[in-house]
Amino acid sequence: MNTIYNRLLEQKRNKQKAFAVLIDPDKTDVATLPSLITLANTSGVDYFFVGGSLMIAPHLELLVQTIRQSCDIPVVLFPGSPAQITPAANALLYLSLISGRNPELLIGQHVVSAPVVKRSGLEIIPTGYVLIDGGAPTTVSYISHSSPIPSNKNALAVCTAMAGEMLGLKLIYMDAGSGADKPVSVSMINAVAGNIDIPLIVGGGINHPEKAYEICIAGADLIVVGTAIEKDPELIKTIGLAVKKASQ
Ligand code: 1GP
Repeated sequence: MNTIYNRLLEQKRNKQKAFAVLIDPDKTDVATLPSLITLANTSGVDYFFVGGSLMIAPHLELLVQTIRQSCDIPVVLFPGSPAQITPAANALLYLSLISGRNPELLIGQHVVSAPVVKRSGLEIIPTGYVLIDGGAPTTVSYISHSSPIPSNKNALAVCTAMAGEMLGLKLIYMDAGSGADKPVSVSMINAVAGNIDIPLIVGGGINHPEKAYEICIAGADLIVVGTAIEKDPELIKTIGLAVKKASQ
């Protein structure tokens, strides 16, 4: 079947690294989307992720619709809460915060929002969300009442990801948090990637093509970049090239 998840599996099988641009609705004016989409289209961006820890702006649906109408790059929701769901997207990362011990974000909110999620008709991708300390307190850590895994505790990250895979989750997303001072370390990515078979997403603090390249080579199957591109959209081009280079 032609699903986003199958595409991710195929990219992984072919050792092709994937690149997602994260759009935070609160930081993105719909009027600026056309130039971003043009850049993304010409730089090999594979996915748009849309979401944020908080959402104040009311234009999630319009933003997703605008992207869908302007290009063929799939839109994957990366929701900070069940309020950030729109059927206008292609797929939803159905996140369970497996690095935390907050039952609400492991299963509680899923129970409450299950009927809405099911009715949405979106492709649902069960995802183990693993927060890693990125050197600065993050909104997601505050909102989720959970502490991240310390950045030097590779074994903790490995066992968390392994448990997520054995519980049946389809993706592992290791995130140092939006605007992290330092991204997830190459050694941690390497250790986790070597112990799971499902695709590994890495995000948080990736702000340079060299970092993007290293992270892909270390074992990330898909990298997510948000903050750095908000600051300098032209980075899409060089990060796109770095991801391509890592796929050769
Ligand atoms: C955050 O992984 C994403 O959840 C992206 O992080 O904004 O630091 O690129 P950045």
